[in-house]
Amino acid sequence: MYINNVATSKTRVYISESFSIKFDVQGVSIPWFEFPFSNESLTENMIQFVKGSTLMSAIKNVYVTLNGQKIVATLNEETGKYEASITAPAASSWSQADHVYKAVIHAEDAAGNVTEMNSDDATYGPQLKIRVLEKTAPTAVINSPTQDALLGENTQTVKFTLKDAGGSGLNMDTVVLKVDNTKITSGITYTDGDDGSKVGTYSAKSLTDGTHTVTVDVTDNDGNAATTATITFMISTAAPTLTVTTPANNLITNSTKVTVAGTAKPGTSMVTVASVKINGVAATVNSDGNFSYEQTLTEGVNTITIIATDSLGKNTSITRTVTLDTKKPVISDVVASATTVAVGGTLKITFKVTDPA
Ligand SMILES: [Ca+2]
Repeated sequence: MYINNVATSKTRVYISESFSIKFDVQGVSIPWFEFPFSNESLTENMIQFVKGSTLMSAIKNVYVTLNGQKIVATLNEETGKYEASITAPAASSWSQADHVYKAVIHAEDAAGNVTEMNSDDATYGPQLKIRVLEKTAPTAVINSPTQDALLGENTQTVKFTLKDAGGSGLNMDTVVLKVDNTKITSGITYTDGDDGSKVGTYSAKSLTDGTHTVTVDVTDNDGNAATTATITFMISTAAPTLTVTTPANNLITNSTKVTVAGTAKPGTSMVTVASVKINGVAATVNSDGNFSYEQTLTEGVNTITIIATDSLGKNTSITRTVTLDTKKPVISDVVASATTVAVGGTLKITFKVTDPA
C-alpha cells in the first residue's frame, strides 16, 4: 500500500498505544478512524508514516557520523526529510585526507536493514565532504635586518620567521617577500624552526646607499592572512671624503713641525665622521669637517698618514711625505787659485758644498 498523504496525531507511535490516523490512498481521502493496534497485529515495535513512503517502511535509526561525532537525525514533518544539526569540529580539516572531514549517513529500518552512505557516493558524496576552516592568522616576523638598522655593506641577509596557529598550517605558496616593493621570486631558502615554524633566508645584494624596506606576507592553508611584517633599514657604504690642504706632498722643510690640515666629510648623510687621525693620533675636527694638527717631524723622510673614519668604520686615507732637513750645507775643500792677485786680474776659488743627510 502506498501512502500519498498522511496525517497522524503522533509522528511516532508505539504498538501499545491507540492513535488516530487519516490518509488517502491513491487520491481517495479516507476519514479518521481508530487503530486499536496490538502486538499481534504488528510485528514491529514502532511504525512511522512518512509522506511518500510505503506503509511498512519503518525507519527507526538514522544518524550521521562526522569526525567521531554521532549526530542523531530527526525527521522534519514538514519536509519529510531527516535533519542532523552538526557542530563543526574544533580543528581545521586541512590535515584530513583531501583536506575535508567526511560525513557518513547511517539509516536502519525496523527490520534491521542498514544503509550507509559516505563521501564516495557518486551522486551525493560531494555533499558529505565538509571543509572546516580555522580562523587564527599565522605570524610573520623579520628577524634581520632589524628596524632602523644602519648597515655598512651592500649585501644583507634577510631572515624571517613564519608560524601558524590554529592548525591548518602555513601555505608556503603564499609567501611574498618584497625588497623595496619588488617581489623576490628566487633565492629564498627555508629551514624548519621551532613549533612548526619556517625560517626563510634571502641574500639581498647590491643594495644602494639609502633607506630600504623589506616586507613579508603569508597565509595559512585556511586562508587566514598574517599581518604584513615590515622593516626599514639603511645602507651606507660610501667612505668619507678627505682633502688634505697642507702639507704638500714631498715637502722639504727645516721646521721640526708641520701643520697637517684639511677637511673630512661623511660619505653619506646617514653617517658622521667619527675621527681623523694623523699617524694614529686623533685630530680635532670641527662641525664643518675641518681639522688642523701639528705634526712633529723627525730628521729625514717622514711619512704622514691621515685617516678619516666614519661612524660605520668606513675610512679614507691620504699619505704625505715630508722631509725634515735641519742640517746646514757644509763647505770644504776651499782652494783659491791665488790669494794675491793684481787689480783687474782673475782668480778662481774652488770648494765643495755638501748637504748632509
Ligand atoms: Ca591559522
